[in-house]
Amino acid sequence: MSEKIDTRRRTLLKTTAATTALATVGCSSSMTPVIEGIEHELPKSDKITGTGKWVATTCQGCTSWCAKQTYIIEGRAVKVRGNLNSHVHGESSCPRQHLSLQQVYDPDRVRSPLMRTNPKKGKEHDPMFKPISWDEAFDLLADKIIALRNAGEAHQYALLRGRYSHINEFIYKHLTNMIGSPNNISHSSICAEAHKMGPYYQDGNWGYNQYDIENTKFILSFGADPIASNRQVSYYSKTWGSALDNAKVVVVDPRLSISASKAHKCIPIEPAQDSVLALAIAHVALVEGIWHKPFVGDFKSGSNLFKAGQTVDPTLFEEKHTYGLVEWWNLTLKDYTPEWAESISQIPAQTIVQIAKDMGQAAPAVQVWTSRGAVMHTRGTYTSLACHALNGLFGGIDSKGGVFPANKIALNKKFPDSKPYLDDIAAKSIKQPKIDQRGTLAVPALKKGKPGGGVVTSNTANGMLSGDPYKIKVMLAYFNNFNFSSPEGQRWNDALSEVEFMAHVTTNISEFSWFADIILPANHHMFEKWGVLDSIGNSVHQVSVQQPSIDRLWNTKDDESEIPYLLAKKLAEKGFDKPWRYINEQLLDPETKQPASNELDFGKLLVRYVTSPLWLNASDKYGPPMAGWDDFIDKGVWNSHPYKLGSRWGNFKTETKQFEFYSKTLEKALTKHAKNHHVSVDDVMQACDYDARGQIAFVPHYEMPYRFGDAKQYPFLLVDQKSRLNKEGRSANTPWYYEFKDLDPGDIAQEDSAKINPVDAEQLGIKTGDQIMVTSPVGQLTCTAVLWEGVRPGTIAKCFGQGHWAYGRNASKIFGKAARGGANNDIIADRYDRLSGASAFYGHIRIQIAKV
Ligand SMILES: Nc1nc2c(c(=O)[nH]1)N[C@H]1C(S)=C(S)[C@@H](COP(=O)(O)OP(=O)(O)OC[C@H]3O[C@@H](n4cnc5c(=O)[nH]c(N)nc54)[C@H](O)[C@@H]3O)O[C@H]1N2
Ligand SMILES: Nc1nc2c(c(=O)[nH]1)N[C@H]1C(S)=C(S)[C@@H](COP(=O)(O)OP(=O)(O)OC[C@H]3O[C@@H](n4cnc5c(=O)[nH]c(N)nc54)[C@H](O)[C@@H]3O)O[C@H]1N2
Ligand code: SF4
Ligand SMILES: [Mo]
Repeated sequence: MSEKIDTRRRTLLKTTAATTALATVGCSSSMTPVIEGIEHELPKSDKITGTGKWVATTCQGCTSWCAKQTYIIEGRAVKVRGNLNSHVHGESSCPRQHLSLQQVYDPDRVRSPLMRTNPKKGKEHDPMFKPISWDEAFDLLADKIIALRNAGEAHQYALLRGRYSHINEFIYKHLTNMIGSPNNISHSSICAEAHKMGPYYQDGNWGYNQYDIENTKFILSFGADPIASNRQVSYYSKTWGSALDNAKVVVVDPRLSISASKAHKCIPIEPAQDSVLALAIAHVALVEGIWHKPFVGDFKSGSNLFKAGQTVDPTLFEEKHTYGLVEWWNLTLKDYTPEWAESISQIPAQTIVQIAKDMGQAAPAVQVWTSRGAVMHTRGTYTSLACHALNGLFGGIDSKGGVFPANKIALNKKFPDSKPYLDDIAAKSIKQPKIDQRGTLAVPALKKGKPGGGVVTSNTANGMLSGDPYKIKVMLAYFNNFNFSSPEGQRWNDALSEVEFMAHVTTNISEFSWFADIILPANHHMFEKWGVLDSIGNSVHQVSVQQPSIDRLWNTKDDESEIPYLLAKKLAEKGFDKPWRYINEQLLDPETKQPASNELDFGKLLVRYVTSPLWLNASDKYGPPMAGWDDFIDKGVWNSHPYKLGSRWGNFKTETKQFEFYSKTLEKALTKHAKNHHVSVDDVMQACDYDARGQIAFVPHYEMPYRFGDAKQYPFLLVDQKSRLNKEGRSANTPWYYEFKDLDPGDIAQEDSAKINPVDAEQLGIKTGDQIMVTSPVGQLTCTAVLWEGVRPGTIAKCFGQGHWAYGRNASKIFGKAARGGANNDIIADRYDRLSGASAFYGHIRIQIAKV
């Protein structure tokens, strides 16, 4: 697919809005020969001018965080490719990498700090921004922070963060705490927190897995579409073809995704019913005696006693690297027969039996993937547990051809302690509860076993609106657009309208910026900013750099270094010097032991600080060391040693040190949460809207999907998906996004499509190309109907990504006034998987459709 963009590239460059931007800054003359030169041999410098060079950086178009090289000529980026030094994905890439050029040279970028002149805040009120200087902007923000602190309201400051790099700790945590606020709110729980529940509560990994697809014999994917989305798209796109040759691939998705269309079998599951299939596969594996015995263990007698519906004496089974298999069987699994699963899901019992047998045969070279689609729903924690349990049951955990976590590496991600820099005001106010209500009875957010340990991003708007625990008065936010990216984004419009003073650090004026008092224009993360990221795949953990490579076009600054540095300096000038002292006393260059000499230096210093274990007197414990800083910056990527298979067996980071089918780790966390509130675990389950009672709460089990709305009035279910061209919310103003929209199966170029099964469409009298209104109990949107057999009857599939009413000339129909297409989050009701704190984006959204 990327070739399609490449071959048409020259014509595109001539015709797109981006070219206009390029021409205005005087760089288009040498474009054609350069591209000819670099398309073939990829020389170190440009053949014609002798001036070009490849500079290493990292793409954050999605969470793959691929190491990149960008070709720079006369201070401008003209081409992007995968970094050959990466052992994860090498030169491979995805079609989205090219969009980054249109992002950085987007003529609608914010070019200088801006200030609101219209005091009225609301979607309908034009903020009437006017340019101001950086100094004025920092003056305004610093005054507000100091006034808040002096009023004893420091906790009413909040720092909101969307995407980030590993140098974020100063702006995100330490600066926030030194100001005196406990409110550093990340976007993680609108991202994929529910996904982590299975891996953490079963094998102690609060993170994502890598999948050894080159050696696997069986892939079972619950909604993951790794060629289009998910993590390490570049690597999986490169190797998926050989996986299809060597392994059997089953994709479970209500929609015919790209991966589903290439799979040996696809199962168009009813939304939020994945656990039915996972649990029935596990049941069959036990009844048939095909679990992976070297990992799980066996009956002492050697004969299989698992019989549907019958309990088993746990003392008769000897487990090896797992815990609680028989307890799980006795509590729930014994009843999850394939026939039971068929009665709920209509997946033929025979199909389920066959999948289980195939997995048993392929074990342990088996891998089970879970995507946001399968788990980011109201009871998603238990789907995550049910799906990941199969990785344990078939022995795929840490096995060749199976799944394993990130290889251990050494990075100084944690900055020095800032507690000594908390003054009396800060020390007192950071003890206040957090604005997202985490840790309250109905919001356990059990990150890493700690009640209230996780963020509940979207609930921040509810906390702000209700004033429970209090109102937010001053806010600094960066790299985020929560009123577009969170369910029922309208809540954010209301919540942000009430904030007294908000500063948004952004490349473009987005829906979030619309409510800002000042806008601080950000550097583009890939070409202009210092940062550091990591990525896993191909058995390797890589660390890669982001560094400024082009001439800055406008008056912009780095979000995680220059801006907090200058804010700290301004605060010091006004008499509050703790953050400034922290910077100058604690954040020292690892070699010179000196602080940054100015704001431009600060970003580089932070990258050096975080990455020094890789290049400064580095050992080869985790991977071959770099020769030094220059070597690291030049290559742009450090690679770990390959993952050591079986390295966690017998030593998982769980309560029992085993892979827990019965999760003692979850039992402990839930019991602690219940104790904090002087109630029972059953009470917690009830408050959080799960059906489980007693010990069932600690094992994978079936929970009926929660649906919102009247089934008669709203007869369809929405299936939300990511576009292949979405770079989270950031590519929405690039012309290529719309021109190549038909890269998404079923979609039409230039349109925002809702895909309807022809069987349903016929009943509704809807044809391809009709404008339709999609309505849920919480909102509505307008888009274009497409008839497509690839969507399960009774469901409507629609990409997330369009429907911007701000962001730029291509993203919106009329900037600030009318959306282009429809925003999915306008119709997704604000609900949660409360155990993880994750927002629900799937399963509950009942909708109706009608021709406009
Ligand atoms: N192209 C692209 N790739 C991206 C990103 C991007 O913006 N664009 N963003 C990155 C980010 S931030 C993240 S967190 C990862 C997330 O990557 P994943 O965890 O893989 O999540 P999504 O792609 O959001 O998953 C949605 C998928 O679930 C399917 N689905 C919907 N409902 C159900 C259901 O009930 N059951 C099942 N089995 N499937 C269902 C949808 O059809 C769709 O294929 O992707 C990253 N990769
Ligand atoms: N319906 C639905 N909603 C979803 C998803 C989905 O699949 N479906 N996916 C979810 C997921 S997985 C995630 S991670 C979230 C992401 O949601 P957010 O964390 O809110 O991130 P984005 O929407 O990507 O918004 C980033 C904003 O930062 C600004 N920006 C763009 N480029 C840059 C840059 O280089 N630097 C800086 N400083 N700012 C920049 C722009 O204002 C942009 O709008 O969305 C979630 N929302
Ligand atoms: S968009 Fe994602 S997969 Fe594509 S190059 Fe960027 S980080 Fe890698
Ligand atoms: Mo995400």
